[in-house]
Amino acid sequence: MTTRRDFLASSAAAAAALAARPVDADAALAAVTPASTGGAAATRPVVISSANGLRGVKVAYDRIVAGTDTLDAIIAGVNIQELDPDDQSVGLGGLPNADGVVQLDASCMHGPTKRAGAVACLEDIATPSLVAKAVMDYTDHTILVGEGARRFALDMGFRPQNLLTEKSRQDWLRWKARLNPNDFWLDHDGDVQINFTHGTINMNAVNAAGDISSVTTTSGMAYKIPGRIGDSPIVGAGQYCDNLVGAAGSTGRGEANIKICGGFLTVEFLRQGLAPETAVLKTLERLVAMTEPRLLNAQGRPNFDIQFYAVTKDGRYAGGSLYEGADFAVCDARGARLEKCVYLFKSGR
Ligand code: SD4
Repeated sequence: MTTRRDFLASSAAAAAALAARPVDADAALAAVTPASTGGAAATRPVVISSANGLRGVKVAYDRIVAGTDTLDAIIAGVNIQELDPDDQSVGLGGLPNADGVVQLDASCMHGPTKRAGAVACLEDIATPSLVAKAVMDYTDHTILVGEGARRFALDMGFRPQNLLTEKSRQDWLRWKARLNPNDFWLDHDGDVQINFTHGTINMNAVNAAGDISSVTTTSGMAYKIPGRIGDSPIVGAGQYCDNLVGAAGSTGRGEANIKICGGFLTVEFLRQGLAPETAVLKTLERLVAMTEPRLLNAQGRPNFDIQFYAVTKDGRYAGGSLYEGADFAVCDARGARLEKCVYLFKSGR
């Protein structure tokens, strides 16, 4: 249950955190919105994820209740998005890089065994989360990239397939055609709304025993420069897990998260005893402070959005976003649902 004391403590801590630098009324207001009490109730088991994991958190939760390991359960949860050709931010059907090649990133951590695995720039395999876990389970390494990661996956028995769906290929062609008005590609007339960076799935879970795991998987930023990797495969940025404390992960602009090691930082804030709402807000605040001027608008706010999700060992949780309006997915004994992220800025992106 959310107690009034919890709420006041987390709000006061959030407000104090925000007061450490000049912030506007929106931010101060956001720190004390009722939404900031959203994850204060401690119930275990609990699974949280980015909003696109609404189906996945239920799958993961049901498995955890049935006794499946937390990491296996959340990987089963994110596999749903990875294998869904209509989710253009993850796995099969993910939007490709500038050359039209789908390159996937993923990482995971298993709290009880203190292990981590990751793959980056992985081609032809729809479930990079499982390949990341295989790196963790079967090698002494932590991250494999590119052709090495692909060959490892094939050796492990993963089936190669063409990940570029017809829809994603068409979107890429339209993007390519619009790049340069003076080239030989005919431009299309705004006939498609391209989601450049929307997506990725991060999922974190704690079971009844207090064991914790985290995973993040993505096709990364659409039309990225070939070879670019984001935060998702970086342990400590795209996700992080400490079985004594909790787990955290992120979706959104990876370039911004990498610089603050946001998954790790959020877990460190949890370790200091901060409520998850406060932890994600403080991480977002650090991210704003580390944003280069070219990405700040006239109001001094980032011209992009990003989210962090956190769960504690005792089952409290929160999602946080730079701007108002983002949801995150939760599943506990009360079922799967979307809840509102706390946020730093009400508007003004
Ligand atoms: C990345 N963080 O590659 C991912 C992209 C993302 O919503 O989350 N988009 O930077």
